[in-house]
Amino acid sequence: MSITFYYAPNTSASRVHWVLEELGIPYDKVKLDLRAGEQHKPEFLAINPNAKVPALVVDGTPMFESLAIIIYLGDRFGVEKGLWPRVGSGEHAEALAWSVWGSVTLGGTIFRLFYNTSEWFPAESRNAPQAETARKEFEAQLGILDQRLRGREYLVGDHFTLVDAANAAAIAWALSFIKVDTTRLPDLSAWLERSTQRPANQAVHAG
Ligand SMILES: N[C@@H](CCC(=O)N[C@@H](CS)C(=O)NCC(=O)O)C(=O)O
Repeated sequence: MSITFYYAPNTSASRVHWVLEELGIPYDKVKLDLRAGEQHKPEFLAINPNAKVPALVVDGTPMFESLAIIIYLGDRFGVEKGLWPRVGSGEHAEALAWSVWGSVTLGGTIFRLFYNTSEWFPAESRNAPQAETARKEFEAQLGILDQRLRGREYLVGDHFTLVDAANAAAIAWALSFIKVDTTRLPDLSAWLERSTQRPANQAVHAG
């Protein structure tokens, strides 16, 4: 089996990087310099025509979209490692619901925040009222997660799964550029700490 992972640090690729480290499967890494425009090179566009990281090539088959990659890795390698529920189980249904929610609903809000606040985008395309609306939605969605985590340690089942990695990576990234008082969200804060302190995530951020 051969797996090649295309990434840039502190991007949507970080959640996939964390998942690969949790699974402990062998893979090769290819780092792209986004500011230098390496994502637009023809050889990368052949893998991801969207010119974005992450991308994964498994035995010659290219994949893109971080959530698609995480679900694929979970189904194929995560079940036997206790990191992803078995297809067809109730927990698998919950894993899909919370992972897709984290990418589409919460992730959509996070990207709106990013587009409207980050210097990566031109000032004239940034909109302060939209940023404020997205910030309020982000706080409300963090509240939904805090509620979900009441009386439980992880989002699905009774132990850490890749669902936690997918969501915690996105939230930790968002909190690096949007300040939110998470002390009002004690169950979310404890879960975020518990999840992001895992050695696999620490290894991703170590270099
Ligand atoms: N929905 C995509 C988002 C991918 C994405 O937006 N990647 C950004 C980094 S966070 C990127 O590669 N941007 C490069 C560019 O737009 O030029 C996913 O989850 O994989």
